[in-house]
Amino acid sequence: MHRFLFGLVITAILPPIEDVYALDGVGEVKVFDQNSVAIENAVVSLKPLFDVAQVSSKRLSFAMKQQDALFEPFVLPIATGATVSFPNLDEFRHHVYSFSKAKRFQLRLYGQDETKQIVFEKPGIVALGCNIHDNMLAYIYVTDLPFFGKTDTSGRVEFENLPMGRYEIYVWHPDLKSASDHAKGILDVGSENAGAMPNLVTLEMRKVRKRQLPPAEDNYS
Ligand SMILES: [Cu+2]
Repeated sequence: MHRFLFGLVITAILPPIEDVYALDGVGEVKVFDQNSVAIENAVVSLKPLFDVAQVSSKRLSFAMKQQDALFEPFVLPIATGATVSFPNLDEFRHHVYSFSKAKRFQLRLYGQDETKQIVFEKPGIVALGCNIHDNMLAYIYVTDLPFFGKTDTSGRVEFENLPMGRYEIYVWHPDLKSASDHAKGILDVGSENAGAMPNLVTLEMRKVRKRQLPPAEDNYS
């Protein structure tokens, strides 16, 4: 009884999360290739150049679907330690695997709507394939950085609820000509012109792009 009351008191004196941190900032990044073509599916991560140990609203649950003999999404950025579910929405089997250093695993999926889960404990790039469907290809990008997103078809990613301050911008894409650990720019959240101008990032990309090919007719089995 006493413990129960104590718990109630603690809950009551904790302010709501939005009052603790001023998460008011917005930022926009646009990614292009060397020919000024907008790049979709680029993972943009922000590394705060200030102490954000207090930011803890990380999303820890994601999904990588298998549907019509394709992975969806093609690129999935997640936080280190997050869980990804692999729902099979097809009426046939998939056998999902990764040989990537960041996470090696195999998943045998049987039947429709069966879902398996994998925890990604290490940062890095995890390339996914399927033993049954050669066309299937997707990437899970596991990052330690607290803020990340993925560009849309116009090469754009918008961040909301960012703590005020300066951030290094890191960008990854499966078709990068060479992987680099260097920051691609600085995002200034909270300055006078914050939100007014997107930060532009240009990537050197391979000519032949990695993508999921449409499944072959006889793949539906
Ligand atoms: Cu498959």
